[in-house]
Amino acid sequence: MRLWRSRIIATIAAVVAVALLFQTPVEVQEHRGRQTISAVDLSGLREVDTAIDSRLRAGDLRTYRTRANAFLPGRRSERLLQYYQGIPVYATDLNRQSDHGVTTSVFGTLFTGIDVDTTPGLSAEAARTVFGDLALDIVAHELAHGVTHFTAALGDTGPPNEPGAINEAFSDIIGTAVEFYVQESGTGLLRADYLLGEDADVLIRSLRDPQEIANVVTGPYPDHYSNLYRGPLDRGGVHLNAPILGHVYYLAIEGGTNRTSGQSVAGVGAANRLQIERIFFLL
Ligand SMILES: [Ca+2]
Ligand SMILES: [Zn+2]
Repeated sequence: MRLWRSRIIATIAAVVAVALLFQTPVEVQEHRGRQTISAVDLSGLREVDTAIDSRLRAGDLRTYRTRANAFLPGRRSERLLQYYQGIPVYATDLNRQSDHGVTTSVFGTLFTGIDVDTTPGLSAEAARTVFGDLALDIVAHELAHGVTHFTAALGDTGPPNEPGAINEAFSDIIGTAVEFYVQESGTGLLRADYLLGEDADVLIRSLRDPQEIANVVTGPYPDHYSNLYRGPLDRGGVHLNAPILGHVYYLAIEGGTNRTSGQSVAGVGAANRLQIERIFFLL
């Protein structure tokens, strides 16, 4: 618990902090500490390449996947994540491509100016007391609201409050993604799934099939935009309508059929869940 808590706190700080790290001829777009990097010309590449290698040695970049190009022999791509004091930084990804060991392009996103104390504010024992009766997905859901609050203008509107529903959906999705990051997938206690709140014994919502859980306002939760709740309750349906988007996240990963539309889609598969998570994580 200590680890993911710190990870999310570091993330929040990363998003709001600002500085400049790569001062190179490389094209770097900087927005609130988020750098979008794209280097393809030779002089820029050499400089970025050196910077990446030194950051790999320092441990604040780590390779999470290396893949050979099946069609072009000698070509490889390397995917890197940013770390801050041993904790992965939310929404970073760097792609370095090489040809026979020589870097040919670098692009991706990093954060700069991260300045946060990653020492847990609670001991493991105190955290158990505070969070003991809660489920990981619920706690991550609430912390994700912090990220959304500081990075997106998803404020309240009159009913139907769609920005509010997107805000809640992001939290459901990130809460679920955190669960899959920390726990083995499966069913039951301390297993990652597409239900919200199961470990706290209060099933709140289902992303795999929103209609499988009922609420006192709409009965089954809406699972399709045509079922959008348009009334005033629940601040214009922020929680009631959240599973419409949450179900998109589920279908994009696992594939399946939307009950209301009857439309079936193929998912990217659980092994590729990061591809879909990044759609929602990238700010
Ligand atoms: Ca869950
Ligand atoms: Zn919420």
